[in-house]
Amino acid sequence: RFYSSEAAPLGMSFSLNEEQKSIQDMARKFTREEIIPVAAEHDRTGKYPVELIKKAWELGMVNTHVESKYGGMDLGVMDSAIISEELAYGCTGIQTAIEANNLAEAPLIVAGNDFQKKKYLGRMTEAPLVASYGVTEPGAGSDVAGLRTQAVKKADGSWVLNGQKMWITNAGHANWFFVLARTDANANTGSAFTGFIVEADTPGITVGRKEINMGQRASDTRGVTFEDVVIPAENVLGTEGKGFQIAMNAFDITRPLVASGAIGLARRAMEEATAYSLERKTMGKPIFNHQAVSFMLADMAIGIESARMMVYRSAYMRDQGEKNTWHASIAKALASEVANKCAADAVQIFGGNGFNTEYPVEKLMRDAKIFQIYEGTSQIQRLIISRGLADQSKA
Ligand code: CS8
Ligand code: FAD
Repeated sequence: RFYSSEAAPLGMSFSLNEEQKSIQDMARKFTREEIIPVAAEHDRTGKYPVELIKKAWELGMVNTHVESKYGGMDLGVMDSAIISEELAYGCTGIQTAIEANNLAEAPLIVAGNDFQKKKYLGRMTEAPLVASYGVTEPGAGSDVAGLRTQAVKKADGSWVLNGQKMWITNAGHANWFFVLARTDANANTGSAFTGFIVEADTPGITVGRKEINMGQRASDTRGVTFEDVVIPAENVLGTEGKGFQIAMNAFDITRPLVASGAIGLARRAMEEATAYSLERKTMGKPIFNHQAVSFMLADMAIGIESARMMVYRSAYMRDQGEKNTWHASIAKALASEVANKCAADAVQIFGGNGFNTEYPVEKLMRDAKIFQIYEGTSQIQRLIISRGLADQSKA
């Protein structure tokens, strides 16, 4: 899609195709007209952006990976990355609420059967619903293999789920959950877990309070408790015992998208800081003309442009059916660090005003931090990247 053979006779192109340019224009317009005017209010109140999700859904910017035969847009990871960068430019809290649907759906996209896709992905394209991805627990985040939620198979083939999930995005509004549970106490990681689709209105599910987070406050994050929740056999995803691989494979789709969200935030920081620095004067000239300031801006551009290339590379690989885990981790680690550096430097360039809620950059700094934590911390990305180096060395 991105490096199309027509546009790239020599095998490489850095151009978006016409369809991608129009997707980008649409998402940029939506962000300018719909997200930016209300972002500060959602940040202040923590109000969940129901109306914005509905409008984005109407424009086809939610559930982007769903195949057309289930009513979806059939977009690639690359196309979705273009959308998420634009939405994130406006507000990463709102973008995360939208993006979390892609994450919840990713396990179905990689392992769902036709019945499951028709029922659960189809439902998402018929109405502006949201869904959640439930892997993390109070006692296990980075170490997914340490999770304790358990599902036990009954004689009739159905399952009984017990346990607790934590930090689940969209949980307070979810129509269904992807849940990873231990189904074999003795097996090794690759055979011990199974992925399930769980209807949110199943008896035995308790959704906790909305957590008050440092940033991305429009997004909804909660704990979820499962107490003797019965799951029909038809809601087992893929092969029993192979849920860990499904949960990880989903990240190969979504880590490039989280990274592109971080780039959207970084670009906003750079553009706000550039505009401010051209206006604000000290010592008789715009602060932009002090090289200490303009070089901070140049460093922002260096980070953004290089991180975006890694996002496109990792997204492109996935769209081509190539294994992209290693590249996705590089993109995610790099983009989240670029976002944090850009946001912090934007606050610096704004001076005292940067520390104040009347200006947009303090929100960017609060919103940026989570990019180094969710979808795998920066340390976990480095674990994956370094393991990849060892594998390459042994090969
Ligand atoms: O535990 C792994 C890990 O990635 N940890 C980080 C967890 C994480 O990222 N959590 C994010 C939760 S979701 C979230 O934050 C949402 S944010 C809000 C929404 C944002 C908008 C989108 C780990 C540390 C990398 C795994 O380590 P180990 O326990 O050592 O397991 P492994 O031995 O590496 O692997 C065990 C089996 O799994 C297979 N595997 C591993 N990676 C993959 C991928 N695809 C498919 N299969 C995979 N990428 C591996 O091959 C092993 O399988 P075998 O069959 O046994 O060989
Ligand atoms: P821990 O795993 O306890 O890590 C603590 C610290 O130790 C980190 O700095 C970590 O990098 C470091 N560390 C841990 N292990 C290692 C290691 N082996 N080597 C080096 N350093 C290590 N989860 C979901 O399943 N679904 C969601 O929708 C979701 N949304 C989220 C939204 C928000 C706002 C937040 C805050 C979290 C969300 N999460 C979600 C959970 C998120 O993925 C985890 O918080 C994250 O993976 C880290 O896990 P943890 O919080 O348990 O930290």
